[in-house]
Amino acid sequence: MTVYKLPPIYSSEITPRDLFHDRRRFMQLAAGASLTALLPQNAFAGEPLAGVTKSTDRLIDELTPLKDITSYNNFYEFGTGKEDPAKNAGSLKTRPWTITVEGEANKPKVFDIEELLKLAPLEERIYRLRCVEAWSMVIPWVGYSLAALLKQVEPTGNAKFVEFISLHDPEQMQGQKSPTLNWPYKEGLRIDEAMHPLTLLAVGLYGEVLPNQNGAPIRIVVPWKYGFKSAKSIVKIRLVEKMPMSSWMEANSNEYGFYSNVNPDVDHARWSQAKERRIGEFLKRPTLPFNGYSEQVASLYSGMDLTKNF
Ligand SMILES: Nc1nc2c(c(=O)[nH]1)N[C@H]1C(S)=C(S)[C@@H](COP(=O)(O)O)O[C@H]1N2
Ligand SMILES: [Mo]
Repeated sequence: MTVYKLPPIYSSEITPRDLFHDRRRFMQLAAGASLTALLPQNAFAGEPLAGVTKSTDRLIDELTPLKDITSYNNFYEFGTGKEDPAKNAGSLKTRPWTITVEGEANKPKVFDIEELLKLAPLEERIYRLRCVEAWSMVIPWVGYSLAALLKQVEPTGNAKFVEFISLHDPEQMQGQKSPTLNWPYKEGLRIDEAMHPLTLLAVGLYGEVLPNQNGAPIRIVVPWKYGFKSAKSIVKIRLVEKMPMSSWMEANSNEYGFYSNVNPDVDHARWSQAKERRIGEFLKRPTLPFNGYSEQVASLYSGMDLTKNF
């Protein structure tokens, strides 16, 4: 399946997005400064991001409306229900924030979020997100290739895998008071997957600062893998020699494999992966191999048995 190159138009999305903003602006006007004072931790979410290069890729798919992207989430740190993150993620403080990049690197470094925002030009990337629970969205992310960050620390020849670690702070993340997963949330990629230009370090969506429920202030997005591979609110990246364990593998290694490439031919123990429900649509649509990105990434797995390496 090809990613079609067409002009970047949000035609179908202008209405819901504008309505959302008009309502927010109205509320801010009505409440004056007091609304902002009540929600200091949200001061950054929803602010416009400057200098973003608009995407020239236009999927034939319509963009998912902003209100769906920000109200139907998976973020166990804020509860297991799909509506929980939008309700509970206001307690996450996204400043100050650092990401430590360490391990098999010649120049390990602690990056401040303000530095990360300027590390490479911000680009819009319209990606499909396919959750293993068989729903999907189309999201206009803002960020840059993770490779730009990894190159800064000069990975050594022993860096075969990359581990991503999300914030662990039960005071800010109330879901971490329950052992729903082994906290902190951990995920991993092979080094060539992490260095692939499609793998994104995202800081925004719809041209604005990432909402907390979507993984503020910074998250990974790997569009050809099931959504759980895309760790949110990350604080550490470790370059390692051995394949790391992820929180989902620790929870159930029969159900969640390390690779987790979107594959309509290999079912999850509880959900068929053949079809998916695009949020906002009624009829299910067929799921595409590698979530539609075969042309770009299938070669990473040539010679591998993708049934065994699920
Ligand atoms: N830290 C953390 N990252 C996470 C999750 C999580 O629970 N915690 N859920 C994952 C899952 S299962 C999915 S489908 C996506 C959802 O991203 P979205 O809510 O921005 O659409 O985030 C992924 N990243
Ligand atoms: Mo998911």
